Amino acid sequence: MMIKTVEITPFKDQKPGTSGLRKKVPVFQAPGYTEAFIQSIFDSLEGFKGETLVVGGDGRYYNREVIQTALRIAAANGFGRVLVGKGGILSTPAASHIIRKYGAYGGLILSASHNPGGPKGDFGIKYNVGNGGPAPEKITDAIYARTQEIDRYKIALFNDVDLDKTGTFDADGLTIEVIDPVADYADLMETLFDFDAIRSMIAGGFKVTFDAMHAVTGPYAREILVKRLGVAPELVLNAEPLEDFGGHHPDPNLVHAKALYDTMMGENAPDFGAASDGDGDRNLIIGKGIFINPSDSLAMLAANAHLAPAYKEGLRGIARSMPTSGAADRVAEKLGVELHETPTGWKFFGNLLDAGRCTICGEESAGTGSDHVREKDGLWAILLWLNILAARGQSVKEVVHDHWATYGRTFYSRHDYEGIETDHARGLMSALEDKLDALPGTSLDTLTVERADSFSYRDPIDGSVSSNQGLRIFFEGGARLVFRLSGTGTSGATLRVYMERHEADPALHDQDTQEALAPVIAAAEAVAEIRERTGRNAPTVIT
Ligand code: VG1
Ligand code: CO
Repeated sequence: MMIKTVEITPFKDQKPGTSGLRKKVPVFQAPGYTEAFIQSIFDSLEGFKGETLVVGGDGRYYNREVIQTALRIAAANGFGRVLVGKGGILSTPAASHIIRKYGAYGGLILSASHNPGGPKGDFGIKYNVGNGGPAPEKITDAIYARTQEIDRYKIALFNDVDLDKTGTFDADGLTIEVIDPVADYADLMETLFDFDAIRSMIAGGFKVTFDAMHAVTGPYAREILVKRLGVAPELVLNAEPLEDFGGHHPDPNLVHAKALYDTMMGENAPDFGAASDGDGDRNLIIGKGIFINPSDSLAMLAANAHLAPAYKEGLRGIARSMPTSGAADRVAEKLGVELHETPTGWKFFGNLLDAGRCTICGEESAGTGSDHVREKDGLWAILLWLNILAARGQSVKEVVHDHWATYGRTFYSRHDYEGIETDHARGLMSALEDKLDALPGTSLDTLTVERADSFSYRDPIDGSVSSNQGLRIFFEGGARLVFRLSGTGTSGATLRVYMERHEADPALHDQDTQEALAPVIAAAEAVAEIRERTGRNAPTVIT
């Protein structure tokens, strides 16, 4: 094999965030930038000579180029085999499954998830370990440390590999298998759920619509929803993956998936509407006439999971990220299983899943998943919902109202202030952090503070500690307010404010969420001076 060693100077800004390294495309295009990061990943790992690496991405602009580069660097560093999705495509959950199924050493997932794509859009690289999950902090810290001192990368000199034909190729000693990105994943889904029951529900007239947002899930939805379950092809929208996602943000929220929301709230709405994000790990669920908050969705999936074949023995535990609402905690309590509260980001669920301490995990940001892979999984959540609806023979609305009647309703909202100045965002957070100790006993607007802290997590499996994971304020009566800065953006800063309040009285369950949370929203403004410090009158996105 012809290998070239190229000398470089470190790029100082290669610090992985919540989910890998994300930067604008032109940043990744700077000579040596991508190479330096991939080499830093490999330099931080041991014992992979001759082993298998999985490579795939969400199909965004620059995906194909980076895959060719990754293949050459993997070859030069001694990997024996690379599995790569045809067309360079692998959804994040499918990549996780492929790593596990084929016993790979790890995988590179090329994605910036819900961030926009295109020549001026975002790109991202994430490393996943052998359990199929995102590298834990110990590894991402080591990768970052390596990026700070790296002085060379090694690259094999072979021609571009044809990514559009499945098959096995020899690239100068490295075995490259271009695989069908959908088949293994679709087969896995079929083992988890009662496809017969879902198929007959759909054949009986139950209408399902899915918006792939021109992102990676299009081919997966066509195979699973249309071909295997009988969903009408015209109800699978934007199913052609595009490098720039058609100019949209592939973010399944109420701003970017507004068309789906409007359809589901309109007359003659389908019975069930869903969307996924750029890399296929998130889900948005909207029933006919009812939006389901992702925190509620997690709780409802956990409460009903036993209706699907894979979970019929029940759950071992539930894990949720800290900002996710406490709705799932009530389900865990009723089921008598463990509830784990982790920092934001899927990497914190891996140890718990591996140790069998939880079966279902979720985040308020529309990520839900289980121990079937080690990533959140958009289509999985959609299929579990469909399985539950088929088994219960009820509408989404009925299932939701039934859940609230049993557990009470946790009103929940997240307010995002996107693209604010980094200094202003940091200033707001540090001023707030300074105040925390003095808050208990004081009033913020109409609410009284019970306690306040900066969230810190100790992993119960390996004992590692992650600090500064968000500022929390708990109020008398049970309401909660959380502040944190996003770790996935590429320009400026995004402030996320998370509000929740539990309401036991069914007579009060039909209120509008923002109205039900008005006291908590007012407290947020009072304590953090959001308007004054960010210069914004209102959030960019309200979920
Ligand atoms: C966001 C979400 C977080 C999620 C992360 C990656 O992070 O809040 O829950 O795990 O995105 O999801 P942040 O740091 O911006 O709040 V994805 O679908 O981008 O891989
Ligand atoms: Co994603």
